[in-house]
Amino acid sequence: MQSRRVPGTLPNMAPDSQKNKWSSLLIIVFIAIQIALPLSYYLGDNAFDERFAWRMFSPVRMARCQVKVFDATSGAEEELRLGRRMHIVWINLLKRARPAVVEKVAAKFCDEARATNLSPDIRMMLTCTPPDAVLLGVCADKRDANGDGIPDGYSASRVCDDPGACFQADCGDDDIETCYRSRCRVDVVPRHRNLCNGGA
Ligand SMILES: [Ca+2]
Repeated sequence: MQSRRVPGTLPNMAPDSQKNKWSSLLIIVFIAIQIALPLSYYLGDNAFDERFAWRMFSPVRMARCQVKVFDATSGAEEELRLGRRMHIVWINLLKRARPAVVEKVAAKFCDEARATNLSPDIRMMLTCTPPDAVLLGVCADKRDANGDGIPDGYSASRVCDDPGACFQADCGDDDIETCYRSRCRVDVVPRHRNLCNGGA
């Protein structure tokens, strides 16, 4: 039998109200995740892992990284040929300095080395341009084709009208090489650390 609403009273809102409550909760959780994930990048200490950052244009993608892996188990460092040991995709991901990839690669080389030695010593050189320095002329191109002591990166810069003044503003009295090493390179993985002792 169909229930009849008494004139002058509101219909029973309980089911709709419950549904709205769950919808609101879902929206709040969704928004919280959307905010928390990018914030983890901005509040974290790894400038290179920007998978969840709010960015349309990424200086991290412009950062140039160099990577080498060494086997130092025998005492002397022997460079491992990455191209022969890993797929190029892994090497390219490694050059983006993502911690998870570095850990995975370190684990791979350590596991392989343990097949012949129970206490392997694997080390990695992973240096990158800090994201906030990729647009500096000295970091963009440190070559000095005309030998005037000013990196070519300043001549090609669209934001610098006076290459000499811009170079001095960025590097002070340092020469090109000194400035490049101090401003344009950062060790993402400590060079001296044995990756098989607790990872990267
Ligand atoms: Ca020059």
